[in-house]
Amino acid sequence: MALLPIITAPDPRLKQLCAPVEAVDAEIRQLMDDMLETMYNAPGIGLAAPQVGVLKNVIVVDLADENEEKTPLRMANPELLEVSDDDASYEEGCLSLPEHYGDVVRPAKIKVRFLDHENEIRELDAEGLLATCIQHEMDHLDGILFVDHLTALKRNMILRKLLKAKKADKPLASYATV
Ligand code: K1U
Ligand code: ZN
Repeated sequence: MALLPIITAPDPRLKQLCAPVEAVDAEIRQLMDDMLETMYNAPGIGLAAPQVGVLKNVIVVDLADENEEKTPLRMANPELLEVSDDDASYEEGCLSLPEHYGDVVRPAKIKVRFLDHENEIRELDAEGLLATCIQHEMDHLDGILFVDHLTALKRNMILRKLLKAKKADKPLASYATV
């Protein structure tokens, strides 16, 4: 397995549409495992392939605490089958926007279909932080960041600060970034 550098905003690679994978083969399985290792190391609770420079529809999620047994979810081509009418608001963070947070409102419950690490089609019902995290990671696959759900004022303030830090070559994260 390998630790992959995480791309930080602003970066055009975080604004691209990702492509579906044809099948979860050995290469995609390796990508999923490297993404999980990178996510655990950061640490984070989710990661999407474009955050490590791979423009493919692949995400990983694990909400387990560090002293709990790991519960990794590896998903390729995730698609929302159902979203609830009721919403939930969470304060979101993002490994590509280190040190910035914002309240985002999303559907509280979802049903998602995806290909797992064995190329099997799975469906999962999620609510709470798991539903929020899956939607946050799926947004990345469409080039959408959590700041795109905030007001233009808040979004621009965060992106300006990140650009300034990048120009000053000032690392904001303890993990490897580009
Ligand atoms: O960059 C990412 O997409 C990962 C992001 C996922 C996320 C967090 C909160 C709400 C929605 C989606 C993170 O993991 S940020 C770090 C974080 O939330 C965390 C870090 C350590 C322990 C617990 C949480
Ligand atoms: Zn993110």
